[in-house]
Amino acid sequence: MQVASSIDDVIAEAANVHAHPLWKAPHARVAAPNPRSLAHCWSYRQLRSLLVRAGELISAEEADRRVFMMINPGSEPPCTTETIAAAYQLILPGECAPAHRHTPFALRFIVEGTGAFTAVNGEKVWMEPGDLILTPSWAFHDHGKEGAGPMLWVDGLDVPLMSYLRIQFFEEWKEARFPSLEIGGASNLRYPWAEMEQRLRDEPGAYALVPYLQRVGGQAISRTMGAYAERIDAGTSSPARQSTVSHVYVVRSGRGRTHVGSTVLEWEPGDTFAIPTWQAFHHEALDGTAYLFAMHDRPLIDALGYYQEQRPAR
Ligand code: GTQ
Ligand code: FE2
Repeated sequence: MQVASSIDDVIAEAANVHAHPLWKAPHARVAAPNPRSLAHCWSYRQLRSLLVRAGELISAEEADRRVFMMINPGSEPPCTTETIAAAYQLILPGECAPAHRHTPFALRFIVEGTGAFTAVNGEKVWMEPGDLILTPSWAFHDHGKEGAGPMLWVDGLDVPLMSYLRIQFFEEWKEARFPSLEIGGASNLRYPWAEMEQRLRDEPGAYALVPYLQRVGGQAISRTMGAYAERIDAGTSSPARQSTVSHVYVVRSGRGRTHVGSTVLEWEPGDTFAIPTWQAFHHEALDGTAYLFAMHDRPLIDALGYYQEQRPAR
């Protein structure tokens, strides 16, 4: 005769056949997005000094890419936010970061130096501070540097999504450099700072936000990641925002603070900070006009139909 079993017996037997009760899975019933990542700021002064020291000890060729990933203290590699992997890269005169391609999309926001270039699918693109450079998915790319001094930039990739989906893969080109040519005129891969700063200055008011859109076609810069730049005049604040989008900011110029929920991030030029999904945030410019670059995952979230926002309580 069958003995009446307890619910715990049923759950234990379910585990034997790889089944689990939903009513014991609390994550399915939370009331708001609950990112693991935290609001966090990486100091340029600190990362620059580490990169310069690494530069004396390992070449770009040896390292493949001389990069420090910015790992969110609430998460784990490769996450800067749930969907974005941001990293600081250094290249020195005469070096070559060898050609490869990968499924992740990459963007680069140039912070310091001059004379570096990247070659993307045969197009040689010079990089100057403040420029945004795009590397589409599966495009071969290598980086190089001429002239004196170091060159530093922030990389942003959709690597966390790729690794979650297990479709992150990579291929080396057979030589260090992929054959490339300089193409005159405006490139769909390069968005110079001078152009963006002018557009921000032309906007009325103490605060402006201008998105980066592809020159050809006008779409977001990728299917997963978008970018924009912001101007915040000295002594003023940006409007507060809260949405299912996550952001990684790079400070182009100015000093200030960003309030993220109850956390306050203080920043200066070159600093990079992460704002996880659903955290209400606004920026404050302290001395001088602040110019900020932001990368975000809105194209991905929009494509999936998962965009939501709410008016933050302030
Ligand atoms: O420069 O090609 O930060 O492939 C991570 C992966 C940079 C790059 C990163 C990469 C690169
Ligand atoms: Fe790469």
